[in-house]
Amino acid sequence: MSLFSPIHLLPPTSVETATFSLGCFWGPEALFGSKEGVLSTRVGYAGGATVAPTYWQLGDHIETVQLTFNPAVITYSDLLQLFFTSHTPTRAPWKRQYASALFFHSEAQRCAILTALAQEEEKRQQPVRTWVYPYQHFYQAEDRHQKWKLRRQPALWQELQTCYPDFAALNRSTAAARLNGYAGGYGSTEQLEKEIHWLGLSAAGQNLLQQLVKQTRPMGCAS
Ligand code: MHO
Repeated sequence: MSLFSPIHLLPPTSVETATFSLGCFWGPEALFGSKEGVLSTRVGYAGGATVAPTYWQLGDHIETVQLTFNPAVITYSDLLQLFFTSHTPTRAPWKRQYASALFFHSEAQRCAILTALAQEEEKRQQPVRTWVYPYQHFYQAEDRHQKWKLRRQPALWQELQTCYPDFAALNRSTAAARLNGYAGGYGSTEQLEKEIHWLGLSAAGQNLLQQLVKQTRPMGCAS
């Protein structure tokens, strides 16, 4: 018998990034953040040439949400399905800021996008206006736009800030992504039961969130 027993190597945990634009970024950050398999979300500006855009000086950029996800739990194609069912990609945006766009990070993502686009056009029997770009740069938006929906729930927001005194750490946490999803009216009571113990909330916070999820429905953008 060999002195050395074989090592059991687990496949490396892979983390993928997706970058999507589908109108005002507040709602989509909550929508995607609510999904199991999504690890983090942030909002920002992409798709333009303007350097260092801001919300009021956006230049030619588009409001964009960027997420990291575990492809073993949710695939890029699943996310594309969500993307297409969550806005109207056949409609012309009233402003470039709110355009429908997909930014691919790899050749595999580009292929998945082309397949999904063809299926959408077939299903809708009209041209889809989603722009497709190679991913280049994402300018993170001002802090006040990150986790917008969760900020509207001050008690929950405050508890999360206690867990994560550093804003950058808070913003890239899965707990923040998920809480923002629930605060935006996404996620079900069943999902919440599974997750509630690792969201970093006190008993009172957990109670509040349970009440909120029982009442809320997606609120759209302007709230
Ligand atoms: N609710 C705003 C859009 C904000 S979004 C971050 C509005 O309806 O003008 O662009």
